[in-house]
Amino acid sequence: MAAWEKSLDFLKPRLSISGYDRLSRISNTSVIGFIAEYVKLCDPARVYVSVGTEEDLDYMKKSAISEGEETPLAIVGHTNHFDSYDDQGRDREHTKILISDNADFGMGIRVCGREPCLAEMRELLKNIMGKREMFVAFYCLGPLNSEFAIPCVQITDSSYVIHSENILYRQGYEELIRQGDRAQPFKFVHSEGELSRNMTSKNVENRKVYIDLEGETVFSVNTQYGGNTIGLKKLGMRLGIRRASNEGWLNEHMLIMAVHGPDGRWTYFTGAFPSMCGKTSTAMVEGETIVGDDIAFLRKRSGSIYAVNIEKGIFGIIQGINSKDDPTQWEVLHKPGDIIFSNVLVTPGGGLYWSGADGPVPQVGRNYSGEWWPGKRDKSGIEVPISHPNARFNVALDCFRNVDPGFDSPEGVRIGGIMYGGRDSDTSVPVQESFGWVHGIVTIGASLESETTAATLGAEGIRELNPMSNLDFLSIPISSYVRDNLEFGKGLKEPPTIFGVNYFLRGRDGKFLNGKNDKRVWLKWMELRVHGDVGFVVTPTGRIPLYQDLKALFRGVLFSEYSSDSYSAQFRIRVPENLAKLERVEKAYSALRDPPSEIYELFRQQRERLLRAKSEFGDYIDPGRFPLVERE
Ligand code: SPV
Ligand code: MN
Repeated sequence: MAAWEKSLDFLKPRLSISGYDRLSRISNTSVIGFIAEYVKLCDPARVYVSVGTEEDLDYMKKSAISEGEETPLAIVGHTNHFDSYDDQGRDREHTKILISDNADFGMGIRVCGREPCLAEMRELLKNIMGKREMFVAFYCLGPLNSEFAIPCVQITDSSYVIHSENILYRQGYEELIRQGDRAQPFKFVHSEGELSRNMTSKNVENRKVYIDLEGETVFSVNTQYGGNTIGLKKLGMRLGIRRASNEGWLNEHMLIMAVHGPDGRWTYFTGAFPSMCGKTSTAMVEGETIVGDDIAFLRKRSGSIYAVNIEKGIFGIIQGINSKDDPTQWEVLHKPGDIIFSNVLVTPGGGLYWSGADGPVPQVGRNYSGEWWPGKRDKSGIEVPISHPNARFNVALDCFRNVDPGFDSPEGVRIGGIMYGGRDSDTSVPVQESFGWVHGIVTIGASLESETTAATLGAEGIRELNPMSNLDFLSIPISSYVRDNLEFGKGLKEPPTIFGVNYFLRGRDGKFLNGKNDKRVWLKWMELRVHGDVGFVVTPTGRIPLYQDLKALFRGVLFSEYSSDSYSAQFRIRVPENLAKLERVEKAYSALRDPPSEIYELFRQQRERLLRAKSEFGDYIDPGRFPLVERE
């Protein structure tokens, strides 16, 4: 008996008739072997095979409710899920790349020996699904039937995780069959492990996420938080970055959006921001259209860069969303539909509240800490907020009125600009354009620094280097990754213009120098710059806007007056901070094996420009001091 038949034979008694039929249509031997292997190891009571029909989707959502991983809320279709109190973010410490050699990827990327870690994982997974049901589902990263498409197989015992994936990802059973034997799917095995009474993972101290590059499989155990469990999100990204590097394309932590310019012109941008630094709110700004808010595949074609959103939904941060600043998201979160909320406050009538929402603050309810009341403290004496700062909502993109028409295009959208932005209180100006691809990749993307946030477990507010906002997801040495980015810009007819943005600049009084909506102006300015429609000021770190252009844009976009004092405060060049940043970043790259030589050269030039300006104008330089270029 061939291996394929043997595996199917083993699976047969655990499957329904339709489940068996569905699997027998898959000729790809490795997929059936994979499913059989983990059914055998995890030993579930039943196996549900989904191909993504309406009936399947309904069954999985109903399971999440009947098993208690989700509870229905007052608005039809909405459900609530809690992750355990200690399972509220991505677990960097226990997320490891399995390697067979002594590779050092740099900058603290965690690796472990493949054989011992696989053995440890097998031990953890052994019989773990006990009396529970296993879900097997097929998805596709990127639009179907396109050069971007990567089929995926997800195994999980969590009805919440599978329900989440049904919202977030394109169904991929047909794509897998279409690709047949040449398909090289990414594979994911997840178990939430034993559950406590409130249906959250009990053994989070044994939480592990192991990424097996060789087998293109990711394992995740004893956790429910989406960033640790949803295979196609950040787990698949580790596999994708590796594959992209081997094949000459890029897998980025990027939004994709169209910025609508004058005379009906639409210019597509991608934007990389570390978690909780404004990525979703940028992609969602009023007046523009969204292709994606988190992960992009980028490929070169006919001298241009094209990008697709690998997802079809949003797993967005809910804190701070209110009707005034985020009208589009607010509207979707209040109308009936398939939405999972996680780690917010649920009031006795099935209503919701989160930090920063409209309306009066409820005085009772349940949140990720159990019963909640104002002033509640946890075991360590720390006050429990009304909702966790990393509380999220999970909703399909097609619920939004601002979805871009190119969202599902198999060709992707052609990219005109790329932005990088971090949480930086004292160094970079709110928006600047690089002098070119290499300058942009080296001094903006690869030099992106950001203060840590609640999206990862551990201390918040610590400044760290986060190349292209991808540090948490890299599965190749950082030097190779930066080199891949430099290489990617070569041979393009019209390389996208690279910009740096910073929404988090503060004044001497510690207050933010910009309003939440100012990003709408920066986007319009960047769009004009991609086409050379406005001039710029040449500073040592990049090209910045002219005051009169911003003044006109503030008036036209936000109906507000932009003062020259604001311009001077926001756009002055902070030489000491910029020099200190160069030193920090250069030191981090020097510690790597074989960093790209462009890093040193570009840093040398940038330092020289800063020192020259300093000797002429001092430490803090008003933008009016630098030369203007009205139009190229
Ligand atoms: C992020 O933290 O970057 C997210 C959410 O997009 S997570 O699924 O945790 O990665
Ligand atoms: Mn993200």
